[in-house]
Amino acid sequence: MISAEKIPNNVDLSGNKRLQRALEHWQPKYIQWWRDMGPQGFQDYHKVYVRTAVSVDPEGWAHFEYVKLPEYRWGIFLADPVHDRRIGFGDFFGQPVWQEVPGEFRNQLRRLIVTQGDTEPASVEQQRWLGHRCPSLYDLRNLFQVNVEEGRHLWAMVYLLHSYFGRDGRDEAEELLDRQSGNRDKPRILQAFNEPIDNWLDFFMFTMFTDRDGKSQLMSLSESSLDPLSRTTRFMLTEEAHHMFVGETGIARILERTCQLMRQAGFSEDVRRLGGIDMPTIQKHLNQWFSLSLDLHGGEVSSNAASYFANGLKGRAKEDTFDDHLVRDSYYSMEFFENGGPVRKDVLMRNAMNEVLRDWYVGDCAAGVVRWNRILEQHGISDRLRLPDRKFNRQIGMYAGFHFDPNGVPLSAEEFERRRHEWLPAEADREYLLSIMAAPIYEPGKFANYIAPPRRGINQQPIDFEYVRTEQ
Ligand code: BYC
Repeated sequence: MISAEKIPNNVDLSGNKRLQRALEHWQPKYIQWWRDMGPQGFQDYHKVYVRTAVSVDPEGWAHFEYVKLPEYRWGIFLADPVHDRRIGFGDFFGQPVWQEVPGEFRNQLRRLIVTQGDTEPASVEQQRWLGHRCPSLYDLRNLFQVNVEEGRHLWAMVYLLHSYFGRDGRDEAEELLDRQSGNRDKPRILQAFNEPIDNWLDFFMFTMFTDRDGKSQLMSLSESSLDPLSRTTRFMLTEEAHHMFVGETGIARILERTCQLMRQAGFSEDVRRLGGIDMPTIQKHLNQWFSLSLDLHGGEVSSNAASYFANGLKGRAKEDTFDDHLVRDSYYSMEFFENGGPVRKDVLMRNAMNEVLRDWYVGDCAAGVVRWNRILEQHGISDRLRLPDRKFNRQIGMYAGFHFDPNGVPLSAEEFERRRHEWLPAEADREYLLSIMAAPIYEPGKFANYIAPPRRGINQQPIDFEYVRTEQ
């Protein structure tokens, strides 16, 4: 249960005074960052009905209460150790997992942990203005829930950096608070985390698609031979599930409302006239965040990925479902793009590990899109959402530098530019979205016109519960 210590934890922090002091030294800097770069305007005068992780017990790890955001109890929680856990893949398959970082893999592990850690505060920064445009108190609360948990995930990575990487780790922990999303001089490491998220359609697509990259990356890190990394990421995954729930149900509720408005408009596509979000705008935002999140899986052919796998640092999602955990001499058939056309080539499977994870990710996204399309079907609407081809709008990997339409048909750079806004959001779309989100809805139980209410409230509370309270 929650400890009386300054930093709640299940890692016996008080038994390691040096580490405790180091983290208590970092804590005020974190709080300052949270105040400066976290939810703007909701720090001092609001209390939010949030869940706080207080243990890792599957039956009851979360505690719900009203909290002022800067007073949220960010803690360090690792999933329980697995008895006699063995390395599950790569060249050290079958050996006992590591409780310390082997010197030869120190740089690689640090790089993975820093990259993971960097995304967490980045997403909070990206979302910091959204509260002022919220579609309801229920959604406002969900936004802040996601934000505080991304903050906790930063704590999780900082714990690893401080515990296992000495001086370098402490320096990296400082830099995690120093880089800023979208900052020209010190941007966040991965591109999707420098993109602005200033409307709720972006937010829901981000939590659907980009948080799902969080899921696939955390699943692969949870296979790691470095046991503390595995245990940390395993517990993070339980929180991540709620973030994707927010994204998937957020879009589902927009679709629900769009269908109602389309019906009202006589099955016309022109729901903007009624203040709703039209299907093409939804599809464009899907295209944008799906393609950005594909990039987050790295290059298709990657010697980094091969070496992470060989060294047992980063596995495949659900590694135990594969038969071959050594993957020494198998190949992955990959579609290259050469001389203006597709060419199939075999790539050593270890070098294709980013693509293997991307395959898993695309499947997980596709299942979500099927669930969304059921809503359209139920309303008798013939439109369908779809994932664009994975070559579309890529900035990382072998398709970067080429241009494709959402069906994967190659285009010249000129044609792509000319047609860009058929497939990706334009300034006018953004302006329209901001116009219907201009007035936040703070009245309990009321929802903006473009989104349907959820089916049920949070933690069995009613939908018109006062999820965020203004303090007098
Ligand atoms: N943007 O060999 P490759 C989450 C660079 S989300 C910019 O494939 P690597 C969350 C790369 O650095 C999950 N640059 O690279 C979600 C390399 O540069 P150098 C976050 C990129 O590193 C929502 C070069 O391209 N977790 O948790 O093996 C809210 C060659 O590429 C990008 C992780 O990412 C990019 N997208 O693979 C909150 C897990 N992609 O060295 C949180 C840890 C590649 O040539 N990270 N580059 O200068 C990794 O596993 C790997 O770093 C990556 C990339 C899979 C991301």
